[in-house]
Formats: sequence, C-alpha cells, structure tokens
Amino acid sequence: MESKVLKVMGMSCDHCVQTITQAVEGMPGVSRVQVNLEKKAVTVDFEASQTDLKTISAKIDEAGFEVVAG
Ligand SMILES: [Cu+2]
Repeated sequence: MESKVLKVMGMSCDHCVQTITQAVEGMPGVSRVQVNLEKKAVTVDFEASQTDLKTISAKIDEAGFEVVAG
C-alpha cells in the first residue's frame, strides 16, 4: 500500500472536495482519499500494483483541477 500527497490547485469549496474524493475513490486500486482544502493537499492511499500516481493525477485533472506536484 502506497500513501502519497498530491498538491492540487483549483479547489475552493466543499463541493470541489466532494468532486475529487468521488472521482478518485472510484478508481481501481485506490483505497482511501483525503482532501485538505486549506493545504490544497490530496492524500491518496493506493495499491501500486493496480494504479499509479500518474493515473490518479490524470483523473484529478480530468475532474477540472490541476495537480501541480506529487
Ligand atoms: Cu468548489
């Protein structure tokens, strides 16, 4: 199990948090998503054999946000 923190721009309210949480939580291999709006941080726990940070970042971008570091 890997746990990584992504820096995500564009989150401004609880709705954004909800959108990202739902988008990433539904991905295969992802077991937990925690969004910290204040720190603009998205912590993702995932199984490295099933997905990777690049795929997860792409999903967040697709949802309308920008991953600036991970
Ligand atoms: Cu919002």
